[in-house]
Amino acid sequence: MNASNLVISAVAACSILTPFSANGANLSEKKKEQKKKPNVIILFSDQHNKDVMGFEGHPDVLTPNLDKLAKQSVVFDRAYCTTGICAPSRSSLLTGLYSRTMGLLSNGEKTSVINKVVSLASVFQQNNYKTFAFGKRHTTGAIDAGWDVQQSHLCDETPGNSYTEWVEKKGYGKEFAADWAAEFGKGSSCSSFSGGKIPTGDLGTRVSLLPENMTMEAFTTLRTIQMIREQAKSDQSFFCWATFYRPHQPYTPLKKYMDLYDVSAWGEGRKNGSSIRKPASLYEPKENIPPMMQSIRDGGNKVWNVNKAYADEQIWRNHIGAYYALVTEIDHCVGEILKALDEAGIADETIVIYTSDHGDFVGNHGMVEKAALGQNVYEDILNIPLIVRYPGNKQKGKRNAELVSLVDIYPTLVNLLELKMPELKYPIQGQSFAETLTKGKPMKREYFVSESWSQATVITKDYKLGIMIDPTVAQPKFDFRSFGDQFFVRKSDSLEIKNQINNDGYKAEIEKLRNYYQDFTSKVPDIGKQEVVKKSLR
Ligand SMILES: [Ca+2]
Repeated sequence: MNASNLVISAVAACSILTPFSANGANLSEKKKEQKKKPNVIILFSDQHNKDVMGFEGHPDVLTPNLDKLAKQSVVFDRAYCTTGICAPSRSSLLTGLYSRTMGLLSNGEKTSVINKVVSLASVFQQNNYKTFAFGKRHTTGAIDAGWDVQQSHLCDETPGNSYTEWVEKKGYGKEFAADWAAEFGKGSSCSSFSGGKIPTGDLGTRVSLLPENMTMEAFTTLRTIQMIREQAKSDQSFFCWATFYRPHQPYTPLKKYMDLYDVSAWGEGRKNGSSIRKPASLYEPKENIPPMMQSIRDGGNKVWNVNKAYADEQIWRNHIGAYYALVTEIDHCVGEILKALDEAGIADETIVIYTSDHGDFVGNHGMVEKAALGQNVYEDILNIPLIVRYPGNKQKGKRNAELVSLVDIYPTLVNLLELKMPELKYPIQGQSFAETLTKGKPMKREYFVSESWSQATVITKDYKLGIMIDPTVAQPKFDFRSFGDQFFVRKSDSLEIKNQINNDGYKAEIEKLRNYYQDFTSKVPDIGKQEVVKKSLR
């Protein structure tokens, strides 16, 4: 397919609440209908801090394939997740809805809403695409519907047909269990090692003993490449969610990637021929950070044992080096998948998106992983990578500073591909960024809100207000209102270590962002959230 044949819709960016009329334009033209539509691959990592990519100027990490992809794509500098934790964030990607509407603000809620959504995969299916999901999904109900072919990392998602069972059949169950145990102290559920006790690793970190082709990342890559080779011969377009488990904990990289990073001491960074650089806010005063993070610093989380890492910084360095090594492994996998698209001759008829569900602290603020529900404010967690390669796009290689989100990807793809939409009980809340992607047009979005049970954060071009909210009877232990709100000024404080909430000079700005939050809550209904609250009262 010639790149110019890719269908570009001219639907203007709509406001948050405009019900999404998504039948695309001009579908009446039969010719267009008969043309094979572009394929879509979403390469999706878990917990990838946006700054930890070579092309972002990171002093250490090696990501040659993502760097190359970025040059061929539009890179969104200000992409955010709707909630800084797995299941809600992934669910927003697949539904185009905010977490409060689904009632999914942590990992486990079940509501009537999530059974009545129309998933992105279902929409593709209804538009005659073949749909594939390879890797961890962490979604539920109708959100998870619409996959023709699915193989998860986790055996509870695709029983009998998962990575967990595959790796054991291949004879590496014990090595995988050792990795898994770095966080959980035992092997993964439904593996032969789920009962036994295996030591955890300091900060959930240890070097993997698995062969390179037996990791969870290798599994997603292998399946995706097989699919590409088969589908290249097919007349049917495909939609594939290729999801990687990493760089999420357990932080257990392969030795070959770990060896790329000198963790023997703090230095000026690999790119300056030195050992890894110390995170700038590793020693941020504890009183700056919200209470749950303080408690994690004190060793309150027995898996992380962060206090131990402060007593012996080698533990920090091993952990941070392991995170970089996992990112480099994912980068390698991304490269393999892109190469397979090239070799199959379908790269110029396939839209490629690289993104992640949220970030990781990687030692910033003296923290590991994401401290979900303990905070939902820091850029490390909320600002996600978003790289979109759209063949023939004149905007390629450009950086885009519009506020966009995972919740926008659903309407954007529907828009770009002119997919026919079924009737929706819950109108799409995301905003299509198709026109900013293909023409560089502004989004006209003044603010974005990311929200968990404990904290709602209003993000604008220059400022950020993290409001501690009432976590209700559903999550009472995550009530941090007495700590107070956080206000950060982007330009002068990129590390987010100077809370300006009591600075009178910003009073008007703070008020403006509070009003944005009111605007958001008045427009985006919390039907699902209220259902969870009601259930908790019973
Ligand atoms: Ca996640």
